[in-house]
Amino acid sequence: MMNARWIAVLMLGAVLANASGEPKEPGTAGQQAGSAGEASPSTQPSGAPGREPSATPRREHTLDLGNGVTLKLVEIPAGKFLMGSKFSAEEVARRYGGEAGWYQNEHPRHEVTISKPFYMGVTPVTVDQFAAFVKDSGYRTDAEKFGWSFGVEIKNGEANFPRVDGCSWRNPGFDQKGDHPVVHVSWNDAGAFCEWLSKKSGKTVALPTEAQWEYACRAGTTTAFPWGDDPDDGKGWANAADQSLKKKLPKRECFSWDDGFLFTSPVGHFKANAFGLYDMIGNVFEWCQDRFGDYDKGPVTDPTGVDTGGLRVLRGGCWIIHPMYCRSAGRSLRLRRVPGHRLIDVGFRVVAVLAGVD
Ligand SMILES: [Ca+2]
Repeated sequence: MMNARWIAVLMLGAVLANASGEPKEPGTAGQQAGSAGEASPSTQPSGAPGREPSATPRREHTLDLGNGVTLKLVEIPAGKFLMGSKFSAEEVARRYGGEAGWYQNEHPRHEVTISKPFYMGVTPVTVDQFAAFVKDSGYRTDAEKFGWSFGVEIKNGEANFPRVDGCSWRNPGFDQKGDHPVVHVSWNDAGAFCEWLSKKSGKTVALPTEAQWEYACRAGTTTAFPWGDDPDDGKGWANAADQSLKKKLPKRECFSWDDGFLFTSPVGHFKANAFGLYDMIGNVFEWCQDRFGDYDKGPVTDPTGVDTGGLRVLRGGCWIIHPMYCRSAGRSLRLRRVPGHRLIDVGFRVVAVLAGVD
């Protein structure tokens, strides 16, 4: 899928640091713009806390996308958790870099109750899964409708974010196989996928709320990352900005380890969390249902975000992003975009309500 035009430059992801290490927004990206399978217990361990999984089998469910393509979901139990960063904004900046002002939106840390179990895709939606949707529906993504998407040029150790004509999930600018997460999909595109799959499966398929996403990502953990508070301990957990990227962008803040992938990686390649979810951190940013807004100041049940505002939430870090954005609580200024936004490292995963699957 490599486009020859792109070979001369290394196309990289959404949000990069400039030479000073200060965050730089990638332009004004996007501003203008079946049948159910059988529910079955997993043989993998489950249960919180993430570092100490129990032996209780998890319930799984597989949706049929047609032509032999499936999407596996796992049941996420109901429960309570503390949403937001356990560290103050100042402490996040001290530990992981950046400025305290970038992290204010991760506070106040507040109790969230997830009142009902739900099912969540065990991985981000893949190229093959998205292709099944497009083949069946004829859908055209925002990138295809507008004729372009944002990539990144790396030259002389610096990164730029050009609009690239013809760039889309079909032509992402680097090699992807069918089991890689789909990219260059907008919030609108992700919603269209969910609507299609809801009709096809007879289930209610949607993007996760931001609370569902963080609850699922934490899987019982309270640490900054799913693996703990130390970014150096994350080897084997995620595809993020690693030492291979550091060779291309020497001024960039990267994890100390090499994860083996410069661009996206096959989903499920890295370690699963205690809920059996892969790639919650790294690989691609994931759209959430919510509009971006301030957190509730007190306990809340099944929050769905604020009612107004034009930006939707992105979560989870990606293959190119700084360690500071790969935290479970991460929701800085970069992790919110207009619904038409599409980029080289933005994808999504789904949740589903499976009434009757008991
Ligand atoms: Ca990587």
